[in-house]
Amino acid sequence: MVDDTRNSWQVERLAGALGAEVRGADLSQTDEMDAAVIRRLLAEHMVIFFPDQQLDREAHLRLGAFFGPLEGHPNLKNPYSDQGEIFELAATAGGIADEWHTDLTFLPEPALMSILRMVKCPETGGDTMWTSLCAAYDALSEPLKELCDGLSALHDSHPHDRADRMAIHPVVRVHPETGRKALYVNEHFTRRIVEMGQVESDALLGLLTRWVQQPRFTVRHRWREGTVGIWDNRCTQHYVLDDFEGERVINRVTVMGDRPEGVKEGQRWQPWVIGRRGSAMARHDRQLKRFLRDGSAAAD
Ligand SMILES: O=C(O)CCC(=O)C(=O)O
Ligand SMILES: [Fe+2]
Repeated sequence: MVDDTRNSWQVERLAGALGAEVRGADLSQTDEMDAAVIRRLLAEHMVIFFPDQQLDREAHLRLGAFFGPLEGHPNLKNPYSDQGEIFELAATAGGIADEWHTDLTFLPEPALMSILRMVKCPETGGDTMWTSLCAAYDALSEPLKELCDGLSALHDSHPHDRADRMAIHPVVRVHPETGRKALYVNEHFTRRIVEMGQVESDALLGLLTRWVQQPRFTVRHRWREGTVGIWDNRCTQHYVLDDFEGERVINRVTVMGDRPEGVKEGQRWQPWVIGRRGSAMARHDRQLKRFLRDGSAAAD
C-alpha cells in the first residue's frame, strides 16, 4: 500500500505485471492536479481501478476531457445522441468483448486511453482481464525481440464488419512516455505481418497473440457497480470473461491517440507480397496490396 503524497489516495498493486486499485479519490471532482496524478499512476500501473465512484455521464465526459480530445466509436452505435463520445456495451444487446484486443487498433491513430464506468454487472462473473504488452515483450528471447523490432502489421476492423478500415502499425511500439517497448499485435484486429507471406505471418501472429495472453502478464478484475477502470491502450490488451448470466452494461469514454512509433532503425524490410497474379496463393496478399496502394480498400 503506497500513499500518494498529494491526494492521500491509497494505491494498492494488484499483480506483478500491471494493475492497481486506488481508494480515497472522488473522480467527479477531478481537477488538473488529480489528472496529473492519474497520468503518473497510469504510466506506472497501465490499468487502474477506482471503486465506489458516483459518476454520471456528464462527469464521465468531464473526466475524460482532462486527458485529451474524446472520440465516439467509429463503427458501433453510440446510444446517447447528445453525448456521442459515450460508447455503451450491453451484454443482452450482444456487447461482450470476449476476445483479447487493444481498443481501435484499426485506426491510424488508435485510442490512447479508455475510461470505463461499470453501470450494471452480474453478482459473479463478467470479470475483465488486462495484459501488459511490455512484460510480454520483455519476456521474449533476444532473437525474437530483434525480429519483432523490425516488423509491422496490418490491422482491420473485420470484427465490426468494416474490414475496409485498416492501418499498419509497428509490431513493437515504443511507449512515448515511459520509453518501454510493447508487443503491439492482438488477435481481434491484427491480420497480417507486412514483411512476411501469409503462411509465415499466420504462424508468427499465432505465436505472438497467444504469447501476450500468458497469465503471468495479466491482471483480472472483479467488478462492482460504480467502479471506474482506466487503462493505457498503448501498452495493454484486455478481455471480458463470458461466464455470466443476465445483464452487464459498461459505458466507455475514449481518449484519442497518436500514431504509434516503432523502434528506431528497427524497420528494415519491404512488404512481402509476392504471390503471382492469378495464383491461388496471391489472394492472401490482396488486402495488403490494396492497402499499400490505396491506403484503404475492401477486404476479400
Ligand atoms: O466490458 C468490459 O469490461 C470491457 C469492454 C471493452 O472491451 C471496452 O470497453 O473497450
Ligand atoms: Fe475494449
